Amino acid sequence: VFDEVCETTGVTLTRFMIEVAMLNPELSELPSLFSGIETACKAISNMVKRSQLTGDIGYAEGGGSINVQGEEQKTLDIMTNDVLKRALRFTGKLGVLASEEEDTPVDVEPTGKEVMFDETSKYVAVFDPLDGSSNVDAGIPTGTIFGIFDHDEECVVNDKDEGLTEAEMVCLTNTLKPGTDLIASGYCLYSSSCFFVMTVGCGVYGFTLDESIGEFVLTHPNIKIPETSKIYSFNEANLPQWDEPMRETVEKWRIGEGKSGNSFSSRYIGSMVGDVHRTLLYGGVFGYPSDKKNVNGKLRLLYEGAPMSYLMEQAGGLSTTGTKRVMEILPDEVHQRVPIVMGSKQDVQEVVDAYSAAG
Ligand code: AHM
Ligand code: MG
Repeated sequence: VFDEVCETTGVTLTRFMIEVAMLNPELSELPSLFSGIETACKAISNMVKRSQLTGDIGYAEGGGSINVQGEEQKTLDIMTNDVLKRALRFTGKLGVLASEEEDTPVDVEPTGKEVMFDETSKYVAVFDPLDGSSNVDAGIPTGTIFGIFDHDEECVVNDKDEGLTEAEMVCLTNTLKPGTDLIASGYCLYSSSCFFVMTVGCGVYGFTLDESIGEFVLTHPNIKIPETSKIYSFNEANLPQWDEPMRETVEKWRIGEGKSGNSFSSRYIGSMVGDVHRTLLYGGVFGYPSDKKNVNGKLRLLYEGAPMSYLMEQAGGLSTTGTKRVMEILPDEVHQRVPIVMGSKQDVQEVVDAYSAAG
């Protein structure tokens, strides 16, 4: 579908999304939403880059700011969450937003709690505004992850710290959808370059921020992940705690006794967006598997696992918990975690086979 657009060099993300909408009329509202996300990512890129100079470092003011998952929030976690909310507020297309930094899904309209959404509120967005934020102060890459679902019901949402009413529960369930219902997902990586990588279900497209013109320019059309690889990317300190099939497969890869016969190298940044970006481009297996302490791993299904799995599958790779396709898992709650192993098809399949052989 995008071939004609992609043959043209110098295509900006804005132009790309306009072409996408022209070719797919059912996605005609999407460019407006992408434009909000794109602008927020440019702002976040600057905030991350300048944070040592502006003093927006360390934990939120006075310390003690804890998100609903019991994690202490960095100053930048709060600031980047606000930037995204503000950038999406006036696109007029978004009904509900769920974020790693919000307790429950929130209404993005400024008037607050009593807003009923009409048919112009077409979408639900899920975000991790600044994944890997604890890395920023050490100069290590970070990223924004997003997923977009259709918003198919009118609803009232919770933006206060009160118990949920029945109507709010309806709204909450709007965000509790499996990855297979995503209509778009992507990430922005803040690193040597600022990369914006996305899918609308027809391949994966990567853009690089050209700061001289302030635009994301198409640099990686139709990304395909190599089918097999020599790289694995896990927090190996947890290996003794992993399920046996996972542990045994990685131990074989270390000594070149896996299916491919390759002796693997280890590469782990500890920032999912950076690790997944490298995995997409160079091939490899990235994961945060289940371990004895964290039976569901560490990564969140809704705004980390599902959007990244959608990209991985669209690039020709696989994403599994070991026993289930991540994309098919229906979340019970917004901040639910999920074990993840994703990447090059043949190597991830080897993990799946090891789990099924173990029963
Ligand atoms: P965060 O969402 O609190 O920033 O944590 C998610 C990050 C991922 O980017 C990364 O893959 C993982 O945590 C690393 O965890 P660990 O430090 O346990 O290896
Ligand atoms: Mg995160």
